[in-house]
Amino acid sequence: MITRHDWSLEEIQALLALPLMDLLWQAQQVHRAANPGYRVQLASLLSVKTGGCEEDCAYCPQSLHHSADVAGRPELEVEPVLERARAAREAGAQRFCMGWAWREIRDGAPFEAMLSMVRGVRELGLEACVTAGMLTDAQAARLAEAGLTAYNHNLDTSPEHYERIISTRTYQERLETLQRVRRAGITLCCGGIIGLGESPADRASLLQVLATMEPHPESVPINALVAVEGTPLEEQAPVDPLEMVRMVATARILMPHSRVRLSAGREALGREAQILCLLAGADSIFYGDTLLTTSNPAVEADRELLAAAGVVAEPLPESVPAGTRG
Ligand code: SAM
Ligand code: DTB
Ligand code: SF4
Repeated sequence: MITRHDWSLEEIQALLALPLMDLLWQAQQVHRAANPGYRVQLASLLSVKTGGCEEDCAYCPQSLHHSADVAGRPELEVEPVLERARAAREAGAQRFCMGWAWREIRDGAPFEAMLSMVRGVRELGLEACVTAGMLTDAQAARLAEAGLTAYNHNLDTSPEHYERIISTRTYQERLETLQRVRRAGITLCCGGIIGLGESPADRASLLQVLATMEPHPESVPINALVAVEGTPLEEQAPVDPLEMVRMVATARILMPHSRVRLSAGREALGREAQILCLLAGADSIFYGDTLLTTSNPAVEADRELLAAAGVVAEPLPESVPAGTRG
């Protein structure tokens, strides 16, 4: 299977618009070749610093600019975070993702705490992912040194639709952050959201930016908007579950070896649509009953989902001594 980085907008639009059966068939062939065991990575998510963010992302309940802002939650300290990481491992997670509602990382005690969290999560044998806004080269280097597996920074939508969603930071700034992460040798987790009022061409355009990166982001989260009351997008119509299936399938065809994460919005999808996403090429889900501030399916429901689909979770990396496995 050749991995291409020269996808044209027309090609991507044509894939997104294929008859569903043809799209699924193509995606499945790519997926089965790249991931014959249909292994799914379980990633648990924890919000370390919640709310009060200076950015104005229209979808986000953590922005200072919206009445939805979830204020008053204390920032978590290192030990309770590692406690949650241990519990996530016991429950079967392979990756632990931590979020900070920041415009950018600042140096000082909270950054030192972040580094300790990364080291602690890695010592547990889990992959560690951080999402905390923009960063400098020096901060990226220190995160790499602490053993950070991946940094999440989403493009969210197409360059064309972007200014209708966020005014406080530019698309170009996002791309620069991604380059800094790459330069530091940390893998990239970068994807977007559907259901922000974008057109089919916008979805293709977002996928084109991702699929023409060289290398592709190792991890591509596909979120469906969770329309939260008190955000400017609270009235946005729900995403048709089959649109998520199309987005996942197209991402899989474009980026055969990336992890395509079926991310926010799973609760609204239903069991069968989630299984179609797994069939179409999703090979990761967020695991645990909360995302950052909104809810996610219960662990038990997800175990049943994977069993019903006949897919298995990834094992923990081999480097973890057997006696310490959850
Ligand atoms: N502040 C950091 C940043 O924006 O890079 C990290 C946290 S931010 C909440 C992480 C990502 O979550 C966003 O880029 C966005 O793609 C996704 N997200 C946030 N709110 C969402 C919502 N209501 N529905 C779907 N995805 C959402
Ligand atoms: C991503 O793309 N989705 C996750 C993770 N990366 C950080 C976050 C989803 C957040 C959904 C809204 C909330 O719970 O606040
Ligand atoms: Fe802040 Fe991230 Fe939410 Fe944007 S998505 S308001 S940067 S926490």
